[in-house]
Amino acid sequence: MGYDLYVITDAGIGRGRSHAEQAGLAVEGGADVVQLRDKALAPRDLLAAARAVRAVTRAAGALFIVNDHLEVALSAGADGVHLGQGDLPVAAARAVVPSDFILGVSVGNAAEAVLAVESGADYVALSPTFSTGSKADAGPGRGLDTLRAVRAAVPVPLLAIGGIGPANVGEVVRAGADGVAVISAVVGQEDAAGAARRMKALIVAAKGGE
Ligand code: TZP
Ligand code: MG
Repeated sequence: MGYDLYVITDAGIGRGRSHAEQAGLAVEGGADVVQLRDKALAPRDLLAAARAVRAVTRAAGALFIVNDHLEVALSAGADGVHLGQGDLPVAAARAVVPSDFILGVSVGNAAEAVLAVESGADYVALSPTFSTGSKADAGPGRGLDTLRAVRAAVPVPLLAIGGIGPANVGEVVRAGADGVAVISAVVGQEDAAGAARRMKALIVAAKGGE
């Protein structure tokens, strides 16, 4: 299971579609991973959304990751959880999850990536790779040189997240990312399935047409 195209759902950017509808369009377009991300929902409502996204992703054979909430991820039967630098420490999560449960971690530089992997991260995401309007507190883009440094520092799958779309996905992959995580480039588009399909094709092409 690869991480080529990792699509994040968003209630605000997702054109009025539910998380499950966004997930459905993403996997229709070939997304390999769907992350449910909603900072506003109460845990029980997030769990209901997670169960719906789990059904859609399972039917498509896509991975399902829940942002922030380990308890929701476990309860919904998700494949993993995505943790930021201020969330549950990776080692604490690793200590209580099944061995095949995926822990993804946002990192801002190579040192954070090394620490995340030593603590049990299965993949890391350089956040934000470019500046983005989709996350208010994302801060400035870290850039491709930092992406290359993280690539050199850790052996686990590396995602780039933030400000990525059709125009720059190729250079991101050529700089060493195994995949890209996007919100607006897919779920923000009217034809979200078509947008996912085009992004996936660009990623595969940048990898040399695997
Ligand atoms: N984490 C770091 S940047 C970001 C998140 C959730 C937002 C990515 O959104 P977009 O629209 O793909 O820039
Ligand atoms: Mg978080």
